[in-house]
Amino acid sequence: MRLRYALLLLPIVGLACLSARANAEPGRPPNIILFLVDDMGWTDGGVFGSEYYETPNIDAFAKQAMRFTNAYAHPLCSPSRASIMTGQEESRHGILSAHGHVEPEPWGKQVYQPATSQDEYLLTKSRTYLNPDATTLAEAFLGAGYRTAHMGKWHLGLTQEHWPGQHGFEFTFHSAPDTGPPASTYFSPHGIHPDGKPSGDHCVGNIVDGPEGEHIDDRLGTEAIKYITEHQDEPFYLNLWMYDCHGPWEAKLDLIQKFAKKESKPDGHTNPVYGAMLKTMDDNFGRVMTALDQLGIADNTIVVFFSDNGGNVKSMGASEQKRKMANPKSKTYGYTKIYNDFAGLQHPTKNLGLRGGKSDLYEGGERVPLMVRWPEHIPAGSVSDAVVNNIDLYPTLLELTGQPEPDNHIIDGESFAKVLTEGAGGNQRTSVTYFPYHGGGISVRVGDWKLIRRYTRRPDQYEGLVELFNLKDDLGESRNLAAEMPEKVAELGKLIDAHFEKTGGLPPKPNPDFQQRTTATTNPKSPTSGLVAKQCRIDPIEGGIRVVPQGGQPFLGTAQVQFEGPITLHLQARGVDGKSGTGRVQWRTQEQAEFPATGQTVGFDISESTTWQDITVQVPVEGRSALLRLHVPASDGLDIRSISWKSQDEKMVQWDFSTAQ
Ligand SMILES: [Ca+2]
Repeated sequence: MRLRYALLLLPIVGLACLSARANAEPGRPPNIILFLVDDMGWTDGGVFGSEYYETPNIDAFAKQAMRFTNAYAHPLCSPSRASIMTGQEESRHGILSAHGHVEPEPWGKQVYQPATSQDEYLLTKSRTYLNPDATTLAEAFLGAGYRTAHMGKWHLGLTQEHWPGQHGFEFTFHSAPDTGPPASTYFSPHGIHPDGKPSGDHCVGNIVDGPEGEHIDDRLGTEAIKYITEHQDEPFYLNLWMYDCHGPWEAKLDLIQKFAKKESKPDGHTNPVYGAMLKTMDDNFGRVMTALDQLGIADNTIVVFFSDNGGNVKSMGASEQKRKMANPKSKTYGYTKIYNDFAGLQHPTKNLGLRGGKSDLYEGGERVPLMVRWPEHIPAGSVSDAVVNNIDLYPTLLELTGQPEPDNHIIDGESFAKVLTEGAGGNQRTSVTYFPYHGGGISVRVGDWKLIRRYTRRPDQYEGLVELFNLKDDLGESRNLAAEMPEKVAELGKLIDAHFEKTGGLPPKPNPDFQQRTTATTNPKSPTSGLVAKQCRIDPIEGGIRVVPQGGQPFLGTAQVQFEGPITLHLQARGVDGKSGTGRVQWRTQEQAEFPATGQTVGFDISESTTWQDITVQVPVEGRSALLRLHVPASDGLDIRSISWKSQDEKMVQWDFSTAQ
């Protein structure tokens, strides 16, 4: 249950306004700026503990604000942003993955996504845009007489009917698709089209190019200052959602060079490109705060500084850099070359002290920086260890500004206004994060305890399907206590079950068609170990590998499958770009000195589709196999998620690339 403090707070609002300048007449509610950084990890800044990154404006702000050390977001962009805008749990709004740029489908009840026989659980399908009927935070403030604006990354719907202008924002400055900066570059020109259907090749929005080389976050700072100057005499709510620090990993060269000269400790932050990205974000945060001071409205403006998910500790590994630099004429070559020159093969950042990062249910993925400033109401320079979640911002901002909660809109978040204004601490709220894909699951934190329930087995990454951690003793989540403390597992597990019931979410369920893997020889350190690529190369892609032809008869060969025939091949694959095609399996037995010139092949078809297909091939080997070749379509190659060779007596040799980076 949420308590309302609106009546209690109104007199305080009045007092504050008397001390502000003439623009803020008594009783006028405070302005709101919701400054959201993309992918900022919990130690990404001086005040958050970095000895390398430079964030002087954020550090100065911390001295005037309340800083939270237990603030949670979803590990990916779109779900987090949807939770902020609606105050609802992910399992209620249904945006469970970073799908805010995916082709929208008609709204309906939550469903399961397509599964294969290798999937142990059926997983809830993620929605791709905000519920059109939700009352967003912007609509709540618009209804209360506020002027409203959204600037920067939205990532909550690809097409125009799902843009911020349709969700209560009177003024917008953005483009789509928007996983990252406009048209995937931080620097002007972006070439955004004013209309048409948004796609990767045709970005649509109202971002008009500035001078060549203008950094988009500098532009956001300029647009924000313009907006608050124009609206200084009326209450405004501004979403200032920065593009940094998300890929593409490009930044101002002079800043990169500056950081490259800086000393760093190997066990601390060391990435000059990321340092430069953070610095540009910090510069613009500082510009906007200075503008508030100069306009004399800082005292009457609530500023929230927040990140949408944990720091990225996975991107820009060797294979990704190789792929991005494969073609010197490609758009990715230039910035990757600079990244490699200055940052080498390191990942973007480190969430020092925490396990994992963006896209993980470990703390590194979901624990993020949060600060709130409201002079004379929130103790300056204070630190709170209260557990707060991104869904709490919605009711908190309404309560602080004395606005009622909207009718016909369910709010799952709990207001932490009292923590802010009265310094109340020790908030023991139950914080839940639901992200079922890519080896995720659902996590629940209560007090010092955290349970993660998984739906996919990833023995190279975590043990079993349940993990229990005591965050007080083990912030780095290194000791899974699930086996020793079954009662605690059951206690927190009940909260997860109750969570789905409360929110009306669709919980994952066991897949009736699941086929148990009997043996697995996949080497987790090198997922392609044991495979030989001939006349082709193997590139990693999300959730699999791409076999790229480089000659007449491309195939993946192996000597690791030595079974008495016949043998069954189970392949999870799809054509590159969804194209149809044919492949074939060829074999040589232990009695044969070489592959026969003809015969001993069996073909299979790949349907035209962009989704993974379950393909089964009966391979009529007579005798014991010595070498097997999996031929891929010679013109286009093949995307592969897993390869399983099975004998009649259920022996299996398998390669699973679904977790490969
Ligand atoms: Ca993000």
